[in-house]
Amino acid sequence: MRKKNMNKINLSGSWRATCLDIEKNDFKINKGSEYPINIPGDLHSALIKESIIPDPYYAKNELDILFISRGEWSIEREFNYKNDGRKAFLKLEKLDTICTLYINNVSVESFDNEHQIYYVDITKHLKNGINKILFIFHSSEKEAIERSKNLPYPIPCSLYPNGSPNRNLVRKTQCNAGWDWGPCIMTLGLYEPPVIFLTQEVLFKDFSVTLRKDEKEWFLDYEVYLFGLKKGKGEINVTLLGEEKTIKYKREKGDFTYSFTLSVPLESVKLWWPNGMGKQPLYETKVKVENIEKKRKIGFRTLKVKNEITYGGKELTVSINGVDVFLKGSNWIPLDALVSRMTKERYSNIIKDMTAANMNAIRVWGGGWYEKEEFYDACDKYGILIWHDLMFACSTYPALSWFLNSVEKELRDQIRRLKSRTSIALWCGNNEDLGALGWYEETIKNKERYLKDYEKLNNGTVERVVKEEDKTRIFWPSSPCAGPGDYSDNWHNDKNGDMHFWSVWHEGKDFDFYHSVKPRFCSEFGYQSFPSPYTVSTFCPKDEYSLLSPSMLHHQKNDRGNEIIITEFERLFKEPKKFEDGLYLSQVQQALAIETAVTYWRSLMPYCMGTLIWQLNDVWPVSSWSSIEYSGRWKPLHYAIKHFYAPLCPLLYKIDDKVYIKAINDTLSNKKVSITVTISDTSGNIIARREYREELLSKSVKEIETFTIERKDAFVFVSLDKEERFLLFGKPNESKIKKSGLSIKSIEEDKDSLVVTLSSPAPTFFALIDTPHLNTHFSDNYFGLLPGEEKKIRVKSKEKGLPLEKIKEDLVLWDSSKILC
Ligand code: BMA
Repeated sequence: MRKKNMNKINLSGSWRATCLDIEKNDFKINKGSEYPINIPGDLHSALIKESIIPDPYYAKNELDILFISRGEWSIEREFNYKNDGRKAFLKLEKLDTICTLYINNVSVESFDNEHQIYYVDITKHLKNGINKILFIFHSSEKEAIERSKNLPYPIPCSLYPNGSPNRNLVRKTQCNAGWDWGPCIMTLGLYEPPVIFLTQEVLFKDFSVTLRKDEKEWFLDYEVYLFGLKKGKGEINVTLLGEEKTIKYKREKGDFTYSFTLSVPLESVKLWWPNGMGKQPLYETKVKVENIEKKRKIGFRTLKVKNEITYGGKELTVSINGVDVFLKGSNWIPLDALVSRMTKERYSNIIKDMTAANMNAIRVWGGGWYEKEEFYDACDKYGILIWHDLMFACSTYPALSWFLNSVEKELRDQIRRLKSRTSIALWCGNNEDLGALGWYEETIKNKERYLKDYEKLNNGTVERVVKEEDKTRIFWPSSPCAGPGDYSDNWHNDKNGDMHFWSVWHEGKDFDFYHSVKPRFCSEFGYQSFPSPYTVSTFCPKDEYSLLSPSMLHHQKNDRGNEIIITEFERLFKEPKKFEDGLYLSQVQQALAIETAVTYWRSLMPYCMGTLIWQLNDVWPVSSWSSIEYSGRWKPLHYAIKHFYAPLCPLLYKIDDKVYIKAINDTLSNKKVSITVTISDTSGNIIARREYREELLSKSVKEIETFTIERKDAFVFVSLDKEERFLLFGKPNESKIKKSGLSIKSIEEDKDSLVVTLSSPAPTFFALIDTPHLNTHFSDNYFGLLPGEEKKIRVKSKEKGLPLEKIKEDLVLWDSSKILC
């Protein structure tokens, strides 16, 4: 029941979904079938909850439920309302996607862009007492197909296994249509609380605040986005650093923005820094208009993205508070294929997992969506800088006015929503759309036409709107590209801007091929692995435990994925006999590939100023390039990242027959470190050991030593304070690796975790500790061990209430000698 003088009615909660039209199916879903659905939420999750359809992530279930989104559905509820003379505006955000709103059976408005934020005046449709709100959702897939028939010429896009066609014609999360790591689940639903705002004079939609600075003060530029019901005068209350101010403003009729600036002395706030460079203090500011109050948290920092000519090419350097930051990060895809499964806790955990692995940056990739507030909250809180693509990827897009207009409103809505975010470093036009002009028959034949359309959308609309809406950030035209104003093909250009380097994965080149380029900034490079045994157990029936079983194949969406992984087994190691060995080995290969790339590219700092690994996360359990599995489990790669992104660490790489040992310090102060270089043969006979005391200057890379490889059955092991890395001189399968004898020396219980001590009589390479049937986290993993040395690893459960005894029983050890000996 609504209390008197309430300013809003939140319609979250229990709604009803009704099937209006559906293909014949095995799940007894018929025209008229009705199910409860929680809003905010998606239809698929509601049907899973009611046990109407099976979980699409298990086995090949995805294929059985494709029909759901080809149907027509309504979602409705009743609510109480009493007219007190105020106007009623319904706010709809993350409305997915093609639908019409009905109030009390009268059609009010239709929508077709998931990324827009709508305020609908529903006053005249409401009555005293019980009202009905209903949305009819049409199939996005069918709408896209219909639209494709009415185009003046084809607008091609990339399609993935059992993908939904023409995804590029509907403004909906592009990867819902399937991707080379994602299922095709064309979700529908409402993903933010639908709220009715009641107001007399003005509708307070939102506000933003951005920063400027001089020698004495920070200036906070506020923009308050309002819709005036009538002209007049009004008041805005602002609170900043605990102080409240009242600002008088002139109210206009219709949409208008009221801007004002507040200032605070520099010394009254502390600076916000990216992870690893300092703290992330956030200060709350509140704006209140006509009893509606909104809050934002801001961090005080200066931001500059530099694209100057340095070292003979155009750099891409992010500078925070005047300090150049090497971006150590990864690429982000949506948290889940089903929106109802995205929880605040999961967002926060995964961003914390980034900081635990010494990362400071993430790229919100253009095939996903403008994220939920929880994502940006976590990035601001933990110091993760965001490279923000706008939501266009791997496709051509229409340059027709209906499409451009829709995009224009989407961008204004999203940039106003997001531009106050401390962590957002830049806006980028799209993912690989310029490159995509070379991918399709139509675009190759008629490049000029499609290039013109590309420019109309990307420059004429996207760039223009971004620049109008946000004066504090640069617009990076596309990823990859050379920089603002440069539209040359930058695909494999390591001299300028950002590059995507896929030759090792997609073209099957050797890992050493990562040394063939010197990127200024590499915003995508990746290597796939199978999921861990634990994650496999969550989707694969037991009788399908083999790498090429139907369920395993179904959970591999990159058509050549398995072939590439398995070829690499032979090339570097040996084909594993057991299923689980294949899973582990694929994860080891992945870590090795990415470590090879990053180690070298970090050693090029400041020529290279960023590496963003493809990809951080998964939307479902799948074979993919991710470093963290859908289950939240860290792959060996994520443990490796923690070491090779460490602020102070050794960098080991070999080019031809030369081994290079360098040390990096990307902290803000000079550091004195101890370095030990041990060269040994793979039987464990020490060939040489050298000790160094070095001073590493802040933000620099220092050469420690370089030597020529004389035999392939040897390796170097380097420790720099607590960081340890090893490098085999030959490929693992030509290094004469011996049985390691790695074993557990002791296990002790310590509060909520186990402390496991490991050692081995022979050198151990690529060692893993795991619990294949449980979800556990290890303080360290994916390591090498010298004979006689000890490694202590803390093991913790990710599942609540899992007894330590059970974890102990489940522990397994693995290293490359299992495969090679
Ligand atoms: C990149 C991305 C994605 C894709 C990945 C792996 O180029 O932009 O489109 O998932 O490659 O193929």
